[in-house]
Amino acid sequence: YRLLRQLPQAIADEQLVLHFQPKVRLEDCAIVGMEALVRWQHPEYGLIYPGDFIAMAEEHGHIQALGDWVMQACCRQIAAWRMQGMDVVPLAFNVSPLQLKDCAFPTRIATCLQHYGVRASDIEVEVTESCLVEPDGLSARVLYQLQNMGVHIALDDFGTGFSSLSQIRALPIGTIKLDKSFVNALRSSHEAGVLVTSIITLAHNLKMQVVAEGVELMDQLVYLKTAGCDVVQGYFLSRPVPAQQAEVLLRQGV
Ligand code: G
Ligand code: G
Ligand code: MN
Ligand code: NA
Repeated sequence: YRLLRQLPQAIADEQLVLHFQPKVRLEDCAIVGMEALVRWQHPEYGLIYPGDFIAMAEEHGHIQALGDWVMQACCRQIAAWRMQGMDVVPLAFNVSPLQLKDCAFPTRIATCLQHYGVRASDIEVEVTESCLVEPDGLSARVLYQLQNMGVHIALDDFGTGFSSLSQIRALPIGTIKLDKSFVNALRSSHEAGVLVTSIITLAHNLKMQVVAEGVELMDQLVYLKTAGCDVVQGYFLSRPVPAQQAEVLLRQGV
C-alpha cells in the first residue's frame, strides 16, 4: 500500500498541513479558539483527508510521529499568531487513544510547549470516548497529568460511545463536544431537541462546557443558543481552512 510506505517520509518532509476550524461562542459570536485538523498535501494525489490515513498510522506504528508533528505544528502556529498580535487560544488538536496510552506523552507536550514558549492553557486536547474505557487505566493517568499541567481537555464526539456524563464526571474533562449527529437530528426530530437540551443542562450542572459540532444551519444555531449551549463549530460558521484564511476570519470575525 503506497500511502503507508510514504507516510513516515511525508511526516519528516513536512507534507502534512493543518487546517483550522473556528469555535464560536454563542453569547457574543466571538471566536474563542480553533480546532486544528491534519491533512496530507501529497505531491501526486493532492490533499488527502485524515479519514484516509489516521487509522493506517494507528495500525502501523506511525501515530506517535504524526501526533508529535501535529502538537509541534500547533505550538508553532500559536507562537506565530501571537507574534502577529493574534491570540488564538486555546488551539485544540485531536489525540489518538494510542497517544494517551503513552506515559511519556505529557513530558513530550511539556517540552514542546517550552520550546515554542507556549503555555499549557493555550492548548486543548480532544480525546474520544474510546480513550476512556478504563477509568483507572493508563489513559486516565495521562489525562490527569495533562490537567495538572494546565492543558484543557475536551471529549470529542460525545454521545456516539457508551460513556454517560456520570462516568465522565470522574475524569478531568472540562468540555464535551456534542457529536454532529445530534445537531443534525435537530432538523427532523423533536426528541433530538429534548435530548440535546437535557445533555447541555446536565453538563452544566457538572461544571462542564458544551461545544456543539456540525452546525450547518441558522435554525440549529438558534436552537442551541436557546438550549444554553456555550460554543458552536460547523460549516454554517466556517469549514476548516488553511492558516492564512483562518487569519482572515480572526481579523474579520465569522
Ligand atoms: O476534517 P476531518 O476530515 O478533518 O477529520 C476527520 C477525522 O480525523 C476526525 O475524526 C478528526 O478527529 C480526525 N483528525 C483530524 N486531525 C487529526 C489529528 O491531527 N490527529 C488525530 N489523531 N485525528 C485527527
Ligand atoms: O471527530 P472530529 O470531531 O475531530 O472531526 C470533525 C470532523 O467534522 C472533521 O472531519 C470536520 O471537517 C467535520 N466537520 C466540521 N464541521 C462540520 C459540519 O458542519 N458538518 C459536517 N458534516 N462535518 C463537519
Ligand atoms: Mn475533534
Ligand atoms: Na467530533
